[in-house]
Amino acid sequence: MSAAEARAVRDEFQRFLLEYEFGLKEIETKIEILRDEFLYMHDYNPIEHVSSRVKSTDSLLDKVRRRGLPPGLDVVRQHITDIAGVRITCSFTADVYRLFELLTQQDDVTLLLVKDYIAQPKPNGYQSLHAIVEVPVFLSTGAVRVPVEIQFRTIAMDFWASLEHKIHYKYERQVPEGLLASLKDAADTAAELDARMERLHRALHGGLPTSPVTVVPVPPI
Ligand code: 0O2
Repeated sequence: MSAAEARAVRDEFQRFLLEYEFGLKEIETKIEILRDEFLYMHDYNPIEHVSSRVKSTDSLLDKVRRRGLPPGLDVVRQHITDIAGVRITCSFTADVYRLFELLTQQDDVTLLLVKDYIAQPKPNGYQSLHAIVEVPVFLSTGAVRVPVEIQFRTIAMDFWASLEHKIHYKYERQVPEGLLASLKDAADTAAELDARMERLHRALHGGLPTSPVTVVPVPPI
């Protein structure tokens, strides 16, 4: 490939990722508005922390390889739905479902897929509520719909997931059995802590703004 061709491929890839940056901004703004409104109107902040990222090129190519997908941006666009990702860490499990409902029910947000790993934790103990949504982004050339993965979790779930991620990275996914069992045990303790903290919070404030909603999983597209 000539230098000019390589530059053209790089430019095309950067343009491709830019749409996902814009999609993230749309979702981040929605979260910011909800957080501000909660603070001013209800004197309550259900959101502890928000982080976001566009998947790195290496990690994206790695995922494409792992899934055995053919090269090409159209294929990536169609099959990889977590190129843009936002993680919302909430105080309590009820807040997780409340935030999920408030975001995914907005008129310009299309809910494509829900994975409720809180109702059904992964065998290793991982808990979080995942939603793939699509938001419109208005470019000079017209509107494009951009998929964004939103992960909703509590502080305890986040603490566990971040340690588990580090352990997996350190052992290159070959984690010793004993450590896996300890991790599962720690996940159960984290879930118990979440339940206890929420009971205490309710006792103190006489209930959170609303009770959790029932999430009906949407089949994959
Ligand atoms: P990163 O760096 O966080 O983006 P796949 O993505 O292929 O594994 P799927 O079905 O697309 O599978 O994704 P799923 O189950 O919705 O989970 C994807 C993301 O959720 C992961 O992204 C993690 O962020 C998080 N996650 C899922 N399971 C676990 C787990 O067992 N432990 C931890 N710590 N995180 C988990 P990435 O792309 O792996 O990484």
